[in-house]
Amino acid sequence: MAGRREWTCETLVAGVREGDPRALARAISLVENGDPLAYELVSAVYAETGRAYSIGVTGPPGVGKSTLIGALVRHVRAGEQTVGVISVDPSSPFTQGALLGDRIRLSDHFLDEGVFIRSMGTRGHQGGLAETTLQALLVLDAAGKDLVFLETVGAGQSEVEVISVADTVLLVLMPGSGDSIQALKAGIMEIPDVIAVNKRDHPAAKTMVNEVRQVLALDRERQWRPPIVLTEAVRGEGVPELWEQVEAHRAFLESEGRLEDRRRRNLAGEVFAVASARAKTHLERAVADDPELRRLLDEVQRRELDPLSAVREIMEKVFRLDGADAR
Ligand SMILES: Nc1nc2c(ncn2[C@@H]2O[C@H](COP(=O)(O)OP(=O)(O)OP(=O)(O)O)[C@@H](O)[C@H]2O)c(=O)[nH]1
Ligand SMILES: [Mg+2]
Repeated sequence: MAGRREWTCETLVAGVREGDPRALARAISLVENGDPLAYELVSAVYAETGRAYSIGVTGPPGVGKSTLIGALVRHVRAGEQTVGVISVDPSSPFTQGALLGDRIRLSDHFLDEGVFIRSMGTRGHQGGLAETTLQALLVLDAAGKDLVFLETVGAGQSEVEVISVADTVLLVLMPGSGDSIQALKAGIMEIPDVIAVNKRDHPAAKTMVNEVRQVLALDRERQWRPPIVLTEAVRGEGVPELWEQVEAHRAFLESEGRLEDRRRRNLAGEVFAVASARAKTHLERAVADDPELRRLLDEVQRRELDPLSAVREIMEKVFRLDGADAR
């Protein structure tokens, strides 16, 4: 764009290392667009990462996740810690840099140099949210942010992808968000590490806490029992207590090498998720581009070829797998 500084990999790496907000904004846009420069950048700084502590914040629409993050940021900024916030919107293909709503709600931190806030979509990304979120987290980590909040909405697959890189997962609920209780109960949603029941002035808040407790009681195996904290994000009530629980979880992880284990698992999961997504795209393209492979699908439809034989032929051709692996 006219008048904008052109970034090279070197200037971008240097800018990110200095925590320059313009370099960070550019870097996150490149990540969002799947730009090759983003890969170079992350690859250049990766060895320096692993210092930031990440908190995934998830929950149904409108429960107060952004407001709560704002309150938590205010709370931690009273100390010395620097903060990054990435708000991921799985429903938006591309956010053009910011969701208006989040921008307004979190805007009181915009003048604070220790806080960097960005919203992200997933514009035509092969690796999807898992990839963009991890890359964005690594950029903020390299920029020296002590804490990174990753916000995402929902209780589905896309939400799992976003928070699966987080060190601590905070689930935000509000009285009446019964669907989430069901999702927890059914095991669709992994048990989070900390639960906030927000909008605690609501008359049904206590009932909600009891319901969540009942679900958590079903899981006796866990060493870490997820604490439930009642909050009123708008007024900042319960926020210090909530942060205390996040820190308690962090301390739990940091003892006995649990954090390292969790990160190893998370990163392996991310690599696998991105590789799987790439493989899927490759497969789809290969089938679309190859009349012979498309003919296989037609044969399946005409019942001339059974589905698994078609799978075997496709795998042999596209991934050069044979024998047992192709089946
Ligand atoms: N009464 C009350 N309202 C709250 C509280 N926290 C947030 N709100 C309001 O709830 C609405 C939604 O808050 P957000 O922080 O945008 O919620 P969110 O979960 O980030 O929403 P999405 O990102 O759109 O899913 C806003 O109007 C907030 O002012 C609270 O503790 N009490
Ligand atoms: Mg929000």
